[in-house]
Amino acid sequence: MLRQSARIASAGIVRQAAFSSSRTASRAVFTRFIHASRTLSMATPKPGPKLTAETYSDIQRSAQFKTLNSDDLEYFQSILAKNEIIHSRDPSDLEGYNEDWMRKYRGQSQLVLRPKSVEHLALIMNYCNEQKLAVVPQGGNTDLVGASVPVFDEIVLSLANLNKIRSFDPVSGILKCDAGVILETADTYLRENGHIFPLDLGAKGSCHVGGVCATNAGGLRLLRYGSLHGSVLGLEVVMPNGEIVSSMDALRKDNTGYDLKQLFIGAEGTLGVITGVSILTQPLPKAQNVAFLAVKDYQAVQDVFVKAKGELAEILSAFEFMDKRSIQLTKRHIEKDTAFPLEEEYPFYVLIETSGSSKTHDDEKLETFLESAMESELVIDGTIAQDKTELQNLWKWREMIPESSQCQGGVYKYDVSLPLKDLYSLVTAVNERLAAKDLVGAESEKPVIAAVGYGHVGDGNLHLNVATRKYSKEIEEVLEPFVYEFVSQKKGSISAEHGLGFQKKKYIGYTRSDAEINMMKDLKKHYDPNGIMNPYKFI
Ligand code: FAD
Ligand code: 2HG
Ligand code: ZN
Repeated sequence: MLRQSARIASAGIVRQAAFSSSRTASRAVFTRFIHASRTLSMATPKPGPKLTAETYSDIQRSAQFKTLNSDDLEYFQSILAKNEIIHSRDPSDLEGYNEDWMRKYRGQSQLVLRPKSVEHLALIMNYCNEQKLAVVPQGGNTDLVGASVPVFDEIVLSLANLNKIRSFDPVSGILKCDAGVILETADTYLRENGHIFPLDLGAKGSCHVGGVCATNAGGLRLLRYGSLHGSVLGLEVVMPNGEIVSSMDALRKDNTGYDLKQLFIGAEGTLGVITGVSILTQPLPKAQNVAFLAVKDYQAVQDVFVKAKGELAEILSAFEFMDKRSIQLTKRHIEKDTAFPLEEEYPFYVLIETSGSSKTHDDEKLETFLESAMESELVIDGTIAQDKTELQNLWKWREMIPESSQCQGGVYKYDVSLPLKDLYSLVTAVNERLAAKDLVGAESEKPVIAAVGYGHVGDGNLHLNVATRKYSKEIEEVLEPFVYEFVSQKKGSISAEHGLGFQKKKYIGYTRSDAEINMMKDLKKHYDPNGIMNPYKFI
């Protein structure tokens, strides 16, 4: 690797990364840091988010749902142990369940149920259905569209206590586990067994395997390993009436009838509760490289992508891009702990990861690719990680953007699919719009700090984050439905990976036709006739 670095350095363009070795957090530490920082901010008396019901006062609690009473509590106490029930009228006791990760939404639930068995969970669902008690299934509560927290007094059904690995077959690579297993725990287990989970994302230290299936999370390596619609082989689901429907013994190939599990992947807990997941995992790559490169404009991002697909081909495992403002925000947040790997700032950056089975082969391929990219001045600066720590640090400059844009007071997040040629045009349009309304700037009286763009170029997925000093209706009204209209005109999707949740429920028509929406409504009515599953969201 040093040899490679030396050669590239001689070209005067790619330098060895200059990292501060004292704070070299592993990914595990890094994801824990996300939550530690949240706990810290809660310890200092920072005001919590406003109640969702106050911010969005046009949404009314549905009268069809019963209000929890002492008989209901008695029933739950009759089937669950004390430590599986949290009941409190003091909002601070249930903060972690009522408030979302962005601190944008806050529900008013007074009851959290954390069953330790699928059978008990089925009894809970059957009871809630009969009593018309609304329920919000909750995994790691890292969702970014307000789907994982109640809006009013819905019961939170946490999967956290269903957290066992059920089995792993190293020959087929099939993992079977409870839905509440934390993604990082599943991945660590798999790594010990020569495999990896086919999905990776910045929230892996908290999000659940069931939660990522319920959101159909895309993550950082979809480009290589595909979507969960492909890798999930089977699910165990508790339906709203308490029936347990399982396809956990599913085979890789099975063409008998409808592929029912697909209904629950990405359904955001609106059709049933996922309690078990069977998933095809991937062999642990023996060699991994990460390059962090600077380019002059968005056209060059696309050109480097085409070149990388062609020349790195089967070893390319991630291709991410970030604009200058994303990195500037992230610098404010993490530069004191992690040195930025380049000396100067550039308009755009790309992070390229390769994963393969032969280090020599992969190094050679990447080296050839970078040399020609630099000779043609497609890439104007950059660095390659020399070891695992540097590799994790380079990833940090990408993975910490979501938190960096959130931690200044508030953030409006959009995760859209757009044709690649138009991907960045949304960021430009939004910045122009915010500037025209005089809402954006460095001065503290301006409500918006910056609108930044980054994301999964390989998947045609842009993340537009509008970092604000506080949440405000004025900003939201400037952004919505403007963003959705823009995306719809370009024939994109208003949600590439985070889903609809509470945020985008009323905007689904910008992407889906009436016929599609009606079919979804029919399905919802059929499987959840009382509408108790995660109401006020999705559809
Ligand atoms: P939760 O947030 O608890 O729930 C999400 C939704 O799924 C809710 O509607 C909930 O009701 C439902 N749900 C949860 N568990 C179940 C279950 N067992 N059965 C039925 N329904 C259930 N998303 C991406 O796609 N790609 C990324 O790269 C990505 N990166 C992220 C980085 C950060 C720092 C953060 C905070 C979030 C990121 N996300 C990303 C968003 C988020 O979708 C994922 O973190 C994850 O998919 C949510 O899993 P969770 O267990 O936290 O689910
Ligand atoms: C990512 O790709 C996640 O980092 C989060 O999907 C994006 O916070 C966001 O907008
Ligand atoms: Zn993403």
